[in-house]
Amino acid sequence: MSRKQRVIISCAVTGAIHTPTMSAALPYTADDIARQAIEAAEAGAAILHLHARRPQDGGVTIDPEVFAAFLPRIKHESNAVINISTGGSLKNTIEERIAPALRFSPEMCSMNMGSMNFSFHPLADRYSSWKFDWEKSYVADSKTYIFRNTFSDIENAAAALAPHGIKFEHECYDVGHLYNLRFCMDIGLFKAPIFIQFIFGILGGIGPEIDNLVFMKRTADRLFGHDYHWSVLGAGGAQMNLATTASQMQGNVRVGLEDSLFISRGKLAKSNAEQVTKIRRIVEELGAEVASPDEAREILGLKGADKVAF
Ligand code: KMH
Ligand code: ZN
Repeated sequence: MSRKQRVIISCAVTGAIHTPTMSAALPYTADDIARQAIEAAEAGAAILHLHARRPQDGGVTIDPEVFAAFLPRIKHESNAVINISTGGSLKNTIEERIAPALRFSPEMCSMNMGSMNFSFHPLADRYSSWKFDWEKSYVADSKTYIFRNTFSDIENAAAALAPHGIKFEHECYDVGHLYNLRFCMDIGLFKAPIFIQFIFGILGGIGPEIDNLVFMKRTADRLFGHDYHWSVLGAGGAQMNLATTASQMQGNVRVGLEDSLFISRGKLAKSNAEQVTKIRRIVEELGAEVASPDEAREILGLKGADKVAF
C-alpha cells in the first residue's frame, strides 16, 4: 500500500506585520510567544517560524537577547523544528537581520528572495484607537518601505550563514523571485533540495488567486525539476483556502498569526494553535497526514535539533 502524503505544517507565531491592537491573541512577551509556539507544535506544527517582539509593548525587534528569552524553553518543551526569521522589521540592514540566526544556528531560517514594496498601510485606517504609541505610524509607514533583498544582500547572508548548515525557507513573493532563486543556485549559493515558501497576498507581491499558485508551482517545476520542497502561505483571508489547495497539490502549508489573525471570515483566531488545529483537521479529512517534526527533518534533510546553539 502506498504511504499517505505527509504535509508539513509550519506555524509563524507572531511576525512583524500585525500589532497588539489588531488582536489580543497576538503574542509578544517571551512567555506568550513560547506558550503559543509550544501549543502550536502540540496541535501539529512541525516547524515554528519565529520573530521576536519587545515584551513591554509588542514592538518588533531583532535583538538576539529577546530571542534568547524564549528559544530554549520552546526547544525544551517541544520537538518542533525552529526556524528563525531573517526578515527583520522595517529599518534593519541584512547584517542586523541575520544576527539572531548567526547567534542561535537554528535548523532553519528564512531567506527572502527579492526586493519589493511590502506594505500593510491600509490597516492603519481600520482602527480608531491603538494600544501602544508606536503601532499606528509603524503600520502607516510601511507605505514608504522597500523590503530590501538585493543579490548582494542574499549573497552576503548566504555566505555568513553557510558554515551553520541551516536549511533556508526561501520566501518567494512573486514569480520573479523564483528566477532569482534559480540564479542564486546557479552561482552556487544554495544547493538542492531547497525549500520554497510561495507567498500570496502581500501588498507588493503576487495576489492570492489559485491561478497564481498553479502558475508559481509550474514555474518552480520548470526551474527546479522535482528536487525541491514547497509550501504555501496565503496572507490574511487567503490563508486557509490556499493552504487547503496546496495540500491537495502535494504541497506543504504555513499558518499562524504572523500571516493572518483570523480563523474564519471576520472571526479572530484565539491562538496559533487554533489555526494549526483547523488546517490539520482539513488535511486529515482530505486524506493526507501531517508530518511530525522528525519526519519534517527527514523530508527536508535538516541538521538536527542537537546541532543548534541554544
Ligand atoms: N511575513 C511573511 C509574509 C520572514 O520572516 O523572513 C514573510 C516572512 C518573511 O515570514
Ligand atoms: Zn516571518
